[in-house]
Amino acid sequence: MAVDGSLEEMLSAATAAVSGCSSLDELARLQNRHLGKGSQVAEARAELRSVAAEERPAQGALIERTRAAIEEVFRSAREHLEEADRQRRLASDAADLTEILEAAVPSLGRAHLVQRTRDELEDVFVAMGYEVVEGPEVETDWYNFEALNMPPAHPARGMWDTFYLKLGEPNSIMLRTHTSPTQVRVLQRGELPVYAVMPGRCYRRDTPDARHLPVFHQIEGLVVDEGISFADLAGTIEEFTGAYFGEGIHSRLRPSYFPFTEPSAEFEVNCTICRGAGCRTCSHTGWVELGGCGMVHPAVLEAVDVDPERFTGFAFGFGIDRCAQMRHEIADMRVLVENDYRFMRQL
Ligand code: FA5
Repeated sequence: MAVDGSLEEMLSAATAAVSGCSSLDELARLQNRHLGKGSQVAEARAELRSVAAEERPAQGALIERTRAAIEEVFRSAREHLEEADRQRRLASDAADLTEILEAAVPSLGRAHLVQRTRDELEDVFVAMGYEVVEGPEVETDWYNFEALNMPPAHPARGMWDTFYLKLGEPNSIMLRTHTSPTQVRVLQRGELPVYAVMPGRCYRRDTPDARHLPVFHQIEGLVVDEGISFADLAGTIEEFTGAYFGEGIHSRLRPSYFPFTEPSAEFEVNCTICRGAGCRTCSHTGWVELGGCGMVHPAVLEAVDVDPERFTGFAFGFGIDRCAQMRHEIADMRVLVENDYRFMRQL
């Protein structure tokens, strides 16, 4: 029992010594002291010779178990210290590669919000079965005005302050003021029925403000088929509003005037900035005009040899920048073209 007791003490002495040890060198010294030549374990082994022969195997096994337990204490301590040492070296060797990584992987650009809005608007109408058609940005007077039921000197031409180009007859070639001339080009193909949207850039001598830019974007819509009524137009606008703005934003149509549609309407949605309460963006009305629309005027159909007795249709033209502004709650449209990185990075 006395030997048992002293073996137990050897194990607890070794465990206590190891627990306070913080370096591998010190641990090696301690291991030598507790297990090497001259250690108490070695002495206990040597004393086995003087133990009575019948007790020797049991006593020997006890000493071996104690030695193995002390060895395990040192093995486990070594493992911990080696791991801690490895972590320390890793931490001190680590190179800060942040800058190199940033330089090696340039931040990728992405489509501008207006382009993405145009894509989304196209998607909404393509899902309804429309085709997408593009027209030129430089137009003749005939396409931009005359074929749209605005003969020369028609007062409605004043609705759009126009940039003219110094080409041909004075005031005969211009930057298109709206996407409506593309309606005429689509009808000129002579393929009916037509279900088309026509997105693109437009130009007006408008002073930039919260809702206007001199260069902006519209998406024109044109449906010409047999038996198309105003109810189809209203239903399409309603469908579009729900699909693009989601719940909580409603639309309304108000009587308006465009020479190329009769009857005509203005299409407005709830102002998303103030949710109808009134703010600078919506001129304190709670509503923002997104576009114009109406039933295609018979004179427009006649100008492109479509029989207005057989075919009827509706058309609309929405501001794409306005849609982006309302959908993303952008109080002032000018930020879309200022290229301020603080704004652009949020998109
Ligand atoms: C037109 O341009 C008509 N062509 C729309 C139309 C098409 C009516 C087909 C009937 C049938 P308006 O000038 O109201 O209409 O412009 C339509 C929309 O374009 C506006 O509601 C607005 O959303 C957008 N828009 C007009 N001017 C600007 C501008 N300077 N900056 C940004 N968006 C503008």
